[in-house]
Amino acid sequence: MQNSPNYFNPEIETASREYLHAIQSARLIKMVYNCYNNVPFYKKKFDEIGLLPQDIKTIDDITKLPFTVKQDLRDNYPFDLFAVPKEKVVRIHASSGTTGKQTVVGYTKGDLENWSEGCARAITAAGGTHSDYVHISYGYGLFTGGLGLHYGAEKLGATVIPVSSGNTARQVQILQDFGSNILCCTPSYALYIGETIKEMGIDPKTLPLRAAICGAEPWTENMRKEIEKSLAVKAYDIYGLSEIAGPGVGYDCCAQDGMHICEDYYYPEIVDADTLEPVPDGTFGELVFTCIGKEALPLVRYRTRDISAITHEKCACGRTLVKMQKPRGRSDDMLIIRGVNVFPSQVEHVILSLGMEPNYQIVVERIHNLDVMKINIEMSESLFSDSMRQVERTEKRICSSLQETLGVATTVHLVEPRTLPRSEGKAIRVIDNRKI
Ligand code: DLL
Repeated sequence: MQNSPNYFNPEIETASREYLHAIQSARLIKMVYNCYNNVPFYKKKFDEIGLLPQDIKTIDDITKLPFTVKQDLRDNYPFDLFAVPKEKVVRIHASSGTTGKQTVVGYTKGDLENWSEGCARAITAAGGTHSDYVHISYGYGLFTGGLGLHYGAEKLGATVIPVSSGNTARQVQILQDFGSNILCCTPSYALYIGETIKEMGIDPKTLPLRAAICGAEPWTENMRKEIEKSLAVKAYDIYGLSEIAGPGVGYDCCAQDGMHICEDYYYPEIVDADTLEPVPDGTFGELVFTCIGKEALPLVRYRTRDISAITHEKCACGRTLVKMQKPRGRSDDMLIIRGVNVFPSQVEHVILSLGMEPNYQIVVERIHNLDVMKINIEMSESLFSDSMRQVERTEKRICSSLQETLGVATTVHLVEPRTLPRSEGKAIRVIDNRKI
């Protein structure tokens, strides 16, 4: 791989099912021992169902293992699910939690190598080589997007331009002046960059940009067409979640009809979201991953809550790695606003902690290709009878507290008492007007 212009790994990416089965079985067995011996949470879970590590003999035994859910990470916040001593953990990332607590993930050096390899495979599958300039507009920091693709591009030997998100006119200037070939950002931001290019009077065809690698939020085939047109590129999907690694768990190839999963590191299953029973190939259900190649945080049968389908046929691109369909939605209430995960319960927590009534509605729109979140909150009778200035001050206070907790911009409108719709069943907390 060292002298290769890209990171295509035929030994794995075009391997026979038998070869993959052998690798996956060996890795699962090792992982199960690691969990049993080093993570008290898993030892307890296995003991509860009378499962011993030696009961797992091949990857086909995976269904004997218990599921892990996001709440388990919260209950073991921040580091109690780590299977290695602190000195072996070389990186921490995190994603938003429901009540302010983040979901914390950790990586050993080996984990970072494998994660970077997934991202290098993704950039390669999008046509990237070591000669390319890779412009990264995913956020850097605890979010896995920026640093994940950064190390993937470096592993490939490409030149990384670590721009991070924001300041779109400057992004366009850099795309132009540095001659970026591959843009990595959320699909909504790719569209926004496309609009800005147009506004700046630049013909996208004059830019050396060839590909956009977009993920971290749901997007449609129509958005793909728009991105391809407005940036004059091919747009590739990339999937991932911090609990499993970050970006690069799955990635589009030239066929652009489903994402190959790095199943040598992250073993996928699709289960019925209600019965949790496996469903046949091609059937949509909840995507579940087992981290068979991870040392620091080896999650067993992690329920992603993403609804997708997987298929095992060989792809037109030659890869045999299993393919997942674009996630169609979630089996929980998590919203993704500009790539940031937001739970309605986080909003409620902030509102209540500021002494407001629990009557609120979250409205999400897509304006000029960017997600905009507005939160309508009913005032109490006493606040309603206060001066306009007092109401505005309260709005500002709630707004900055929400922005601090959620990590994403929002507007807040205090509305008159008893004006938000009431429901006889579940309260309708979210109105998502985005066409996704
Ligand atoms: O979003 C990791 C990532 C960064 C992926 C950059 C791709 C590119 P989290 O913040 O933990 O990690 O959010 C994970 O985002 O469970 C999905 O619901 C959603 N998601 C990620 N990629 C896609 C995609 C990153 N391509 C959650 N299509 C996941 C649809 C996606 N949804």
